[in-house]
Amino acid sequence: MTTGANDAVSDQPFALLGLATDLARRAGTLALDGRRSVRDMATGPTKSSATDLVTEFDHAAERLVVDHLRRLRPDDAVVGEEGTSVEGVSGYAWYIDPIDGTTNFVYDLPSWCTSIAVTLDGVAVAGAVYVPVTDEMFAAAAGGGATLDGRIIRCSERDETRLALVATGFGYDARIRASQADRVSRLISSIRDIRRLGSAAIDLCHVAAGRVDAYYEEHLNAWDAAAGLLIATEAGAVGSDFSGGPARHEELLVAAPGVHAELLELLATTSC
Ligand code: LIP
Repeated sequence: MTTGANDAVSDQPFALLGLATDLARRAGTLALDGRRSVRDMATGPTKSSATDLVTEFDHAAERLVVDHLRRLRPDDAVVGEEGTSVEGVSGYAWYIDPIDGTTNFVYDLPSWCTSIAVTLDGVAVAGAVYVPVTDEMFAAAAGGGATLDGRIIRCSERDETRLALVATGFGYDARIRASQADRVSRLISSIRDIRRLGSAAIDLCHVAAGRVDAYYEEHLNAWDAAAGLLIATEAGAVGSDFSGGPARHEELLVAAPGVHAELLELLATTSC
């Protein structure tokens, strides 16, 4: 779907999903063109720590999405990783991560994406994650299932944790990273293996597509996880925090149903 410059976009979940996928593709394509135009980005500005990189393309991609949303959905709230914070009156809120996996983007590694989600009164309605390097569009509308490039996807049917491939990620604070690595060292002998690919949104979509059996991480922001969590749960995965409560971006475990409960126990016994 290509949204016209002045097309109004209805509240229907699939209309909102069409807008999210259209804007994710536009923003991701802008970032990819930028990535290909610059040879070395690794010495650019940083945010929360010396390893928390940000580029001009993070800002440009976010600006593109925000400009379209302000025109097409003027009553909605908008929150973006690079500083956008617009109040709304409709109950709908958009969460934008213009480049999730920024370190990979800077180092020209393929695992980065544009992630856009929309919620109504705090509940996810639609989400899109576009991976420009592989030209893959993951998408879901609440109750409508999850797709990859328009084809239905389902999470894995893994039911033995010792054979589970588990993705995770680490924070930008070195002290937090040390304790997170300590947990991995205690977890890894009870599962098949770990994958640290560098983008929460893509990790969640890999759960949705059965490319990994589970993903867990702490200290994410809403924009990292909002779209990918909806896509993964619409693909049949189970989401929770590390205590079995409702999934939340600060503490997130999303897994194939057959391994979620045992991974929950393993996370509890390997707590940092
Ligand atoms: C990234 C997350 C990833 C996490 C990284 C970083 P960013 O987000 O998607 O899961 O492990 O430390 O937070 O900063 O690339 O948007």
